[in-house]
Amino acid sequence: MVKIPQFKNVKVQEWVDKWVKICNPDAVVVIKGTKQEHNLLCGQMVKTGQFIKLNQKLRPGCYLARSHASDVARVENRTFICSEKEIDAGPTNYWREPSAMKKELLKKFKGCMKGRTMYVIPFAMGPIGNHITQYGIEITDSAYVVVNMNIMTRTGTAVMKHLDTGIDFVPCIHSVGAPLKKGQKDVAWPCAKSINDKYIVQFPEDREIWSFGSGYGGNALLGKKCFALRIASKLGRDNGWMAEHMLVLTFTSPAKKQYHITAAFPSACGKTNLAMMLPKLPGWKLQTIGDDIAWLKPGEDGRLYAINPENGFFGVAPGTSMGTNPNALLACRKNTIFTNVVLTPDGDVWWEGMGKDAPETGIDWQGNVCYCCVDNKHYMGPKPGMTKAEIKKSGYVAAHKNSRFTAPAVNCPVLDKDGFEGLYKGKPTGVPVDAIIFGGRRPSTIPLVNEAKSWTHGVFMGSAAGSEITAAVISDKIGQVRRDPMAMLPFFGYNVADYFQHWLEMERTSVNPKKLPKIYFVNWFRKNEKDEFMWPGFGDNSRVLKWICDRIDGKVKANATAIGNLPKIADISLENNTGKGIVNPKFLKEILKVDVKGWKKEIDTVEASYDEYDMKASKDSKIVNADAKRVPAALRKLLAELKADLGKVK
Ligand code: GTP
Ligand code: SPV
Ligand code: MN
Repeated sequence: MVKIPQFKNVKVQEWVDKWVKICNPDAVVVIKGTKQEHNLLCGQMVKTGQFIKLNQKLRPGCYLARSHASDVARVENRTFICSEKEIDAGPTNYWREPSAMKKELLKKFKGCMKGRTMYVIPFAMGPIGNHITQYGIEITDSAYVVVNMNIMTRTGTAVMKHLDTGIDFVPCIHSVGAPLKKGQKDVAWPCAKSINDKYIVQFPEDREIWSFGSGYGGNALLGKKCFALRIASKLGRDNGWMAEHMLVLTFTSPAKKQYHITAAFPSACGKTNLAMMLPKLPGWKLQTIGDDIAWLKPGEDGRLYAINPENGFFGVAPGTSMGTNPNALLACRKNTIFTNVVLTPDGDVWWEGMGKDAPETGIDWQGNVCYCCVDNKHYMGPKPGMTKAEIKKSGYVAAHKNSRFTAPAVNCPVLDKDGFEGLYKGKPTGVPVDAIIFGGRRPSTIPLVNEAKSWTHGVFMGSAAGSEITAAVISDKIGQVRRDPMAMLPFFGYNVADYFQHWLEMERTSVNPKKLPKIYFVNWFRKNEKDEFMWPGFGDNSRVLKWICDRIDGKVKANATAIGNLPKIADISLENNTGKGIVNPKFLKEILKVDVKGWKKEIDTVEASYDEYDMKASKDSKIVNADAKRVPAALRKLLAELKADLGKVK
């Protein structure tokens, strides 16, 4: 038997003891969270070939990892919500009966860490000591997971000291599912190769997470989606707060007035970009608090206060350039882990849309040589001499579309340091939220920005959100529009319709509903018939944020329409509309109209989604749950009203 570390917290001890027995690792190491330990682990991974050390002059403290081709993104059809009752997981989740799932998984976990080290990572989601913060421990056999968790969460001794006091924690067990026989050489990215051997499992009622077979992102860094969204959404529902797939930012006007805004966009739909955006509007300043997850709690004054429970950014690399998101690129200049991007001959990284000429040759995400495109230096091909057209036609990319950087939040040049630490005016309350934005990637119909008529109408807008599926999930339907309510489709820890009801409850139970944030819906992704974006996006999105602030302050009137309050065109500031990718006033007019025909189709899809939520017990269930109609009547009513209103317009 290996030596098991001793813990002051009895529950921690029992839990670790149990999993050591089950997984049978060669060694057990408790993560202290020091720099030295982090560097040592990175160094070990360089030796085993799991990490490539990048050029330390160009990228100090940076490493590159390449994952197995079967393990490049979240796996939604292997993600399970195991509530006692199927209907409590709800129609958008895959459900398994908890004890049956545990039995099935225990077989997988038996001996799964043979030949490997078991790491015990104490971590905090949120600033240590903050009243909103939650604690967890992840057991993993992946050093890659350890060093990523060190960046993405607050780890180590400071957290363990907290746990020593006997406080609650969410136990998270993870294995890549690839035990090593005696003398067997490890591979660069161990994981269970078959998709059916991967399991991302939440037990919301026991508040436990079990993950097996994948080492990538949200599948394996269990503080993120599994804890901070799936488990936390359930915790929030039970305790009157909210866990959301939202960025948090601070926007300051030229007159130095501060606004705090959160925004929920689906995966790879622009949260990191908006969270760090360099405003094109002169005099406005934007600062980052978080780029992916927000926890919102009502304060005594009735306002909602937000914290970012994370400690770093797990951001999409492709498309990140000095032009689109300079602050993200700058955040990656040191102490960053890159996964599945291109390695350049000088030991730097490259990806499609980096805004930098590709090197003559490089090593692509699969470890093969790739070559600069002959007629466009922003592309690389699998063979020398290829043209952009040939590369595009082949579908080849040198950096995987879901390649990512794991960068410490403190690296972000525009981090709102107080907000990030959960402080507002020196108090650990989180920041008061002025506006909540929903959005999605929609080539048609959905306008640039739309203001909800009320809280309930805002909840309706969020519930009706749709977006194109992106490479953030393994899917053969990338590019197709699907319903993604509140950008939470893959992250609900319970029944989607109950989640809608919880949003409505936030107003009903509020001590001052008037102080709740105003709700908006945006779409940066409208396209014309030539398949070009009609809105430049990125820094120009500051024009929309300013309009939102003007509305909050009652400075401008809006056009009341069937779908919501739309801006008067003259109220979208076109100041400093120069340079690359400017706002085209003709397009602007187009994307601020109500597309009646498009909306009629849209509401049919929304209605179909509501019907589905009302009929099915869980995603793969054959049971029709006609008795379990849970979609709130208030939302059905708004849908019917919208239908009637649109019917009146010809
Ligand atoms: P997750 O980390 O998966 O939750 O995604 P995210 O929402 O943080 O996505 P991110 O900001 O990384 O955006 C991903 C992609 O969207 C990149 O390819 C960006 O270039 C693109 N993108 C972001 N903002 C805009 C925008 O305003 N306009 C356009 N056209 N593209 C954008
Ligand atoms: C997302 O898919 O929304 C992400 C990336 O933020 S992952 O952490 O892999 O889920
Ligand atoms: Mn995300």
